[in-house]
Order: sequence, then C-alpha cells, then structure tokens
Amino acid sequence: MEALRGAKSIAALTGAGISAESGLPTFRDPQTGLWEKFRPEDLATPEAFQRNPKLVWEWYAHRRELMGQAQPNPGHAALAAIERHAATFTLVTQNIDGLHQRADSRNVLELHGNITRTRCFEEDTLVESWSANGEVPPHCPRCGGLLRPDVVWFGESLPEETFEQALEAAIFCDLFFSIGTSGLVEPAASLTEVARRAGATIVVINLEVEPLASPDLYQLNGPAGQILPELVRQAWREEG
Ligand code: BJW
Repeated sequence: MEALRGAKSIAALTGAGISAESGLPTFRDPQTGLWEKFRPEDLATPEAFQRNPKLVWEWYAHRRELMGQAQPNPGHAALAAIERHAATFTLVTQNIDGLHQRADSRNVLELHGNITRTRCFEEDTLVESWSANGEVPPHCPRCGGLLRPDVVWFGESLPEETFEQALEAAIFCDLFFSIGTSGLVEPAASLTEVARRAGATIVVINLEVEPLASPDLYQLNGPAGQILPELVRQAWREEG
C-alpha cells in the first residue's frame, strides 16, 4: 500500500481481463476466449480482411455492438480513482472497447486502436462518415477503398507515437501495474519488462498468477474488479 500511496509516477498496462467483468470475452481464456472459437488468422490480420472483408467487418460490427452495451466495472473505476490521486499516471491499454475513458480515466494510451473508429484500408486515414447504402464493408467516400475498423491486427505496426509515450511511461514510472493481460502479444507485453529493468515495482493482477509479495514484484491473484477497488480503499481509505 505504501508503494501505491508513495508512488510519484504510476503506469498501468491493461488487457482484456479488465473488461471481462463488464461481460466482454477475453481472447485466450479457456472456453470463453475469442480465440477458442475463432482463428486470429481468419479475423485479425490484414490478409484475413483482404480474403474476406465482409466476414471481418461483420465480426467487428457484432463486437462493436457488445462493447457499446457494456458498462465500465469497478476495476475501470478504481484505475480512474488512482489517476486522481497520483501525481503522474499513464494508462496504457491493449483494449479497443473505450471502457477506461467511459470510467473517467483521462491519460489513456490505446495501443491497439479503438473499435468505434473506422479507417480506409487503402489510404490508412480515419473516416468519419460514409454512405449507408447497404454495402458490407462500406466504401471510403474519398477513394472508394474498403473501410475497416481502426484496430491493430497481427503483423501491423502499433501507432508509433502512442507506443513511444507508453515506453516513456514504463521507463519513468516507479510503480507499474500489469492487469488482466496474458502478456503474450508483443510489443505491448515487453512494457512490463521495460518497467522492471528501469527499477519500477511491478504489480501483476490476474486470475492466473501465483500469489507473490516481494519488494519489487507483487502478484495478486483474483478478479481486477475486486482487487483494484480494495487497493484504492486501503491506500486512500476511499471507495474505488
Ligand atoms: C483476468 C480476468 C479478471 C481474465 N481479472 N484478470 C516478438 C516475438 C514474437 C512475435 C512477435 C514479436 N513481435 C511482434 C510479434 C508478432 C505479434 C505477436 O505478438 N504475436 C504473438 C501472439 C506471438 N505482434 C504483432 O503482430 C503486433 N505488431 C507488431 O509487433 O508490429 C511490428 C511488426 C510488424 C510486422 C511484422 C512483425 C512485427 C500487433 C499485435 C496486434 C494484436 N491485436 C489484437 C487484436 C486487436 C483488435 C481486436 O480486439 O480484435 O489485440 S490480438 C489480441 O491480443 C488483442 C489484445 O489486445 C491482445 C492481447 O490480449 P490480452 O489483452 O492480453 O488478452 P488475453 O485473452 O490474452 O489475456 C487475458 C488475461 O486476463 C488472462 O491472463 C486472464 O487470466 C486474465 N483475466 N479475467 C483479472 N476478471
């Protein structure tokens, strides 16, 4: 608790696990994970989109609807509370659901894009509106190319400046949270190691982690929606 209360600069990396308690499926959890039912190479690569743009567009349209209906959970709210207390706080998320912003987190870096935005597959530019003439996927009003969700697929680069800012946050923080992520997808996963090497205390919150408490590494096993509010309560005696 001292580490949390006393930290001058805090960074947090979140993954699909933080939104699981909002009812959104993770990717790799047994039985419920998206990649248990679908193959990433059929849905989350530029090649998949080129092969079958309709399938990919419709899969994301379905997920956009689910994400739009989901509500931020106490884990999201607790991170927003930590941001209000910390001198410097950076929230780096791999999630595309926008739930951190809806929970009032301010300094959010989205490494893998956001499902509510759309861009042109040809021109790689954001597109705000297009004619709804029933075409799936719709076409870019400027160049006629196919439209796609503004998310980062396998084999694509992360938004460069955003990743630079995330790296900086990992290097300069004194406390780094890794929350609800399997840590399997690069380069996001390497941020935890970057923070550790730069001397930060690491706090991992995950359903699948061996409980551990050492001065520079805490592993807290359990749902983020319960653990994070409890940390906020203990550190600042307030509700998350
Ligand atoms: C809970 C919980 C609860 C559950 N409470 N916890 C170096 C080595 C090897 C490979 C590579 C490498 N560098 C790059 C690569 C290739 C690739 C990669 O990493 N592959 C690995 C799989 C091997 N990376 C890329 O391609 C990236 N681009 C890149 O590196 O560009 C440079 C480049 C260009 C060209 C060629 C080569 C390099 C891009 C990665 C894009 C990932 N995109 C996705 C889809 C986004 C859109 C969408 O949503 O559809 O991003 S894939 C998917 O995985 C999604 C997620 O953001 C990402 C991470 O998943 P996450 O969030 O960790 O979820 P899960 O399900 O894995 O884990 C959930 C965890 O929560 C679990 O641990 C649970 O236990 C836990 N949990 N409930 C707390 N209540």
